Amino acid sequence: MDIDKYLTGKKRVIDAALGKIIPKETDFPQSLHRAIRYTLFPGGKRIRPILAMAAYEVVGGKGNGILPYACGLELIHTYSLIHDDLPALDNDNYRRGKPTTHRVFGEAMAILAGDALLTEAFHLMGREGLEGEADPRAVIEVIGEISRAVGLAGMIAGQVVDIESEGKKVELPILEFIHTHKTGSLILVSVRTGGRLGGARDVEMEALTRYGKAIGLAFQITDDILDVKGSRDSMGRPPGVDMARDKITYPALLGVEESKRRCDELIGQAIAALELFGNRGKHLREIANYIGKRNF
Ligand code: GRG
Repeated sequence: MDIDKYLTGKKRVIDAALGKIIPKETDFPQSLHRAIRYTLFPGGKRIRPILAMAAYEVVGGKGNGILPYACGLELIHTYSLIHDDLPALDNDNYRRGKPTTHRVFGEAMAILAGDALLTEAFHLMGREGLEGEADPRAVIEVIGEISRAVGLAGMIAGQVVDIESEGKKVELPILEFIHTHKTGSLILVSVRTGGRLGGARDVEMEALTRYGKAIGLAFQITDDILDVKGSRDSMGRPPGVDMARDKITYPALLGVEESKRRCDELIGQAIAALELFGNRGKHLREIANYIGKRNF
């Protein structure tokens, strides 16, 4: 199966939906909408919303009911990138192949654009819960789970431990905490959101959870390896910034070869978790392979 064609097709659908959600650049206050659109388009791989859509489909979810939630996940992801790049955090100059939001629009606007994306995501999902077809209980559960995954018990906790570990000698359990929280939790919840709203049975949710956990950690390990071995084209930013900042990464702790081996092992676990879906799991399977093989 041609995974590139699948990913491109989904990205097109997501981009069209995002284009309708975010006000036009000409709408007042133009500066805010310009900053948001600058960061959101043409954007990145859209892997989190694609995962939500693929998980929705694999459990038999029909139509486009998942799309607003998939877009919400991408808005949250984009907010995290804008804030992570700020001078107070990673102070990065490039993201998604161009100067970071604060470099172009200033720090205050970047903070506000990130805040707006995060809150708009929850507005969008809440509104869809009222107007859409999904079971309201499932929607409330999903919104609660996403809030946890990107907040106190998830992404923010991972980010805090990440910045506090810079320049320190850190052991594997702490590194795993950082990766599974900072990066893994949003990926996992994207998969679970698709499953829950698609009507997954308990056994299917368990399989999707095993899959999401494995690819979530594998995703960050490949990102760590790309920081050592990748190119500006493959990352959308110059490689080597984690190393220069003395950030704790898999290659720094275990070496590149062992990091690749662990990544392959996780991709294997993710694919094994899909067994009960049979051939219907082919898109999720190919996405796992794609994550494991990202340009290195
Ligand atoms: C809320 C400040 C704040 C931080 C939370 C997730 C996160 C922590 C920061 C984002 C920056 C970062 C490098 C996170 C690691 C996860 C990762 C590899 C993000 C890049 O995701 P891709 O490759 O990006 O999916 P695209 O551009 O394709 O969407």
